[in-house]
Amino acid sequence: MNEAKDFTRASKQDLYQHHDYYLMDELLTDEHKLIRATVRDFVKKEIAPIIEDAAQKALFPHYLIKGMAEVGSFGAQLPAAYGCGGLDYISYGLIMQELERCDSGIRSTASVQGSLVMYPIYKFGSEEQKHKYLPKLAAGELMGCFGLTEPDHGSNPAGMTTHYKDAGDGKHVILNGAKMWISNSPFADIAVVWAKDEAGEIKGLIAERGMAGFTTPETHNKWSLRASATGELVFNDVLVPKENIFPGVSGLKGPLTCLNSARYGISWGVIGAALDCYDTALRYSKERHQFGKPIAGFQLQQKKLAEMITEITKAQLLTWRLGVLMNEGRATPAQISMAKRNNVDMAATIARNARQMLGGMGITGEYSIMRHMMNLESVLTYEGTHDIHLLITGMDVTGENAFA
Ligand code: TGC
Ligand code: FAD
Repeated sequence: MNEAKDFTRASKQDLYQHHDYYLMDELLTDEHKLIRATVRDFVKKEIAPIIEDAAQKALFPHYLIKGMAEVGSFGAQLPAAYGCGGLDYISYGLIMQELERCDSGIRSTASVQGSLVMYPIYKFGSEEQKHKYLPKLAAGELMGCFGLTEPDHGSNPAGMTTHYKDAGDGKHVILNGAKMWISNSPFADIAVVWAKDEAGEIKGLIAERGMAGFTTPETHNKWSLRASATGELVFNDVLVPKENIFPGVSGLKGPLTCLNSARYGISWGVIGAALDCYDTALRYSKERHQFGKPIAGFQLQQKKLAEMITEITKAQLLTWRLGVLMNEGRATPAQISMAKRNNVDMAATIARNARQMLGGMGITGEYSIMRHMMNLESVLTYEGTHDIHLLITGMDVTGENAFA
């Protein structure tokens, strides 16, 4: 019998509640599903009950770090040899999806730790650096941040002015400059910092909290990613041991290679936020009656819901395929840009429409939608803005560089 025609009404309901419209679960292994279920359970039990309060108070819930580490949120895609997850890129994506189903700020903390701190140490670091930092970062015993953006250099990091010079003692360099908009900076134990050497080459190095002249002032008054701590990195004649410089990379491709991994994770993460908004709007529309019937019965609301699940399904397919290419080492940076841009825009549009479907209730903290909507404004901007990713696709298909 054709299985696709064999849906009872009950199994269809289950399927729709899971919002797996194209039976994407059949493309996942049992291990993928177990990882997703583990993170989903943890998020439901530990994060969902407190996230609204944390966001309203603009506090990052530090006590979650240990549990997040235990369910594999940090460095899932990196080799087990260094205490990391040893999982594939689809597992990593599913973890990001389940975290961001709850809150983009929580996913941000995990993205930064796994893709922007652990990944560069793994990819470009010395064996000593890998053994010293990776196991502790995976366990959440150390937390890190990633400093690329500067006050005058956001989309154009090549222009950075943060720099270091030889201290003359044979052991240290002296680091000066400032980074801005840095996720996790206010509490991070270490910072992966991108700075120019005396020849003007971009290099990566690890600065540690406590080094004299290194401070991390927090950025306040954000209307977005309120449950994630954001701040600056300020370096005032900081003596950094030479052994903290990454030996394995020079140039802008260093930080941009890390961004590939993080942007990939975001393309999965935002599907989680979109699913949560869709699920909330769908349930609400069935329960909320106006003009004598559920608002789900009105064509205008059905149009919104039908478009949401269509866009989510397209994003799921795009992202799953990208995951396969990542696993095979064949994904190009431009393919990753396309997925980041498309999926974040998809989630932001769904959040705005879902918000409208809840009427006045949509602006309250009783529901997660407005929080997702505000969070996604940051996600549209960080890791390369919506415009920058369009220009990367434009350059890829035309061969013409609009940045030059
Ligand atoms: P361009 O001349 O094109 O390239 C310089 C060198 O880099 C190589 N490259 C890449 N390598 C790996 N992956 C990529 N995605 C790469 N893109 C370029 C390139 O081949 C070249 O290598 P080589 O060997 O020839 O030197 O560089 P450009 O200066 O013209 O800039 C290009 C542009 C605009 C695309 C790039 O600067 C860019 O992506 N800008 C956006 C900046 C950005 O995304 N910042 C993110 C900061 S981190 C962050 O937001 C974290 S938020 C985390 C959270 O909370 O979740
Ligand atoms: P700008 O680069 O000044 O851009 C302003 C506008 O101009 C944008 O709309 C942009 O698309 C447009 N624009 C720029 N150049 C072009 C062009 N060539 N053509 C057309 N339009 C253009 N950075 C880190 O290094 N580490 C972090 O952990 C981190 N976390 C962040 C957390 C949050 C909450 C936020 C908001 C940002 C974070 N960032 C981080 C910084 C983020 O990556 C930058 O904000 C982003 O890259 C854009 O830089 P900008 O804000 O300076 O905007």
